[in-house]
Amino acid sequence: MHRTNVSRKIFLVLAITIGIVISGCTARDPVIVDQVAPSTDSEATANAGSPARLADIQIELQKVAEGFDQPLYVTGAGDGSGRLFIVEKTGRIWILRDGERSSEPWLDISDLVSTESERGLLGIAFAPEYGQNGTFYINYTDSSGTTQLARLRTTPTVNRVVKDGLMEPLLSIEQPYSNHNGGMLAFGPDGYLYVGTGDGGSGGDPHGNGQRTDTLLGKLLRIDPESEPTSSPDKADSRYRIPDDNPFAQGTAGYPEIWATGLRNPWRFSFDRTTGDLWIGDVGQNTWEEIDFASAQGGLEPGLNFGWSELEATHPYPPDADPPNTRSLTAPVIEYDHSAGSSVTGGYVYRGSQQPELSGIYFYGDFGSGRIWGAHNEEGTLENRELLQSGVQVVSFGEDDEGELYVVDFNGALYRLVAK
Ligand SMILES: [Ca+2]
Repeated sequence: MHRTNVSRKIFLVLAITIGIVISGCTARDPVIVDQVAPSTDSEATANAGSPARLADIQIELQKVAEGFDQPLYVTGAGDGSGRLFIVEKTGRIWILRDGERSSEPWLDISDLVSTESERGLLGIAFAPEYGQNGTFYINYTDSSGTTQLARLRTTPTVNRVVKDGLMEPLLSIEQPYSNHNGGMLAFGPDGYLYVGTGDGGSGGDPHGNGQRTDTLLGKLLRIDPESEPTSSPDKADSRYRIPDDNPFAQGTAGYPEIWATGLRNPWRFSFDRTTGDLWIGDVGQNTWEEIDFASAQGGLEPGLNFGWSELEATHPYPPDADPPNTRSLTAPVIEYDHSAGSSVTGGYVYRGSQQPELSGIYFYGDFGSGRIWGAHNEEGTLENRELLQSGVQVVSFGEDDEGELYVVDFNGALYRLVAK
């Protein structure tokens, strides 16, 4: 879901070949590359009993549903209804309730969406008050390949959303190439909507978008779409508010929507629902995949620069470049090279109740290799360990309302991630 179709097909062939070759060998495990460890969550761990070390953890995937068309995301609505919403790249969203899939799509915008390469309906976020106000947000590429962020309002319990006349465009971002469109949407602990954008695509960030502040590409954006819009002469048509502490809130040194810079394709990111910590899976170029992290202790820090395209994970980019001045760059907390995978998929910290031994573990995976790893703060040190060779195309993880975790297989199935 992160590269062109052509390269994906090539990769799949390679993966099959390599899978055979390395089955008896040890691929290089991801490594911890920074001393910044996630905040210890003593309350949650206390509630869950003594957390097991990762060496004691075994997980498996249990199939929940199948037959979806290029599914790439799953989430609950946060309304306590117990429903799961499965997003298909082609523009449809289905409801799964008690394992039963809705007979019709809950939302169908397939007539609006371009789907070639990495384009499509890529993300959805339900407003924190969705159960009361029925507001949700979607991120898709339109028929021109332009990224569109839109708001929809419906009744919270509706079984089928009629989009016509209800879609409110919030933000458009022109895409110079068909890949690296980001697409993830999530509300943070501050109640603001975070929007992942890729660097615009091609390869190697040819326009330097990751480090530029005069483009919304290669960023994590942050807006407040649930409050009264920012009113200023040049924002007369704005349909959202700019948080006051966005790094360029005044709009003079960069776009006011920018919250973090230096990202290549932050395909999936999440907030720890207990601590508020931010975890980002930023897809690498040719060699290194990375997990970025921002602690919520003391508040999430605006203006972090995650390095791309001066760095690919912790390594100078291009590889023959001199090391950049890294003092102002935020290094990933985990990186792995392409002996272990090809395209990282950021996941979630498990905060559910049904798998207490998994509590506090951050799960992430790789789209190409199907591996799933766990990372965990063990007495101030980040532990990291491969937990499963899943055999599926791990395109996304997702949480239901109760914090139970799911894995989306781009081949069409939905799995629940459980302790074995
Ligand atoms: Ca980086």
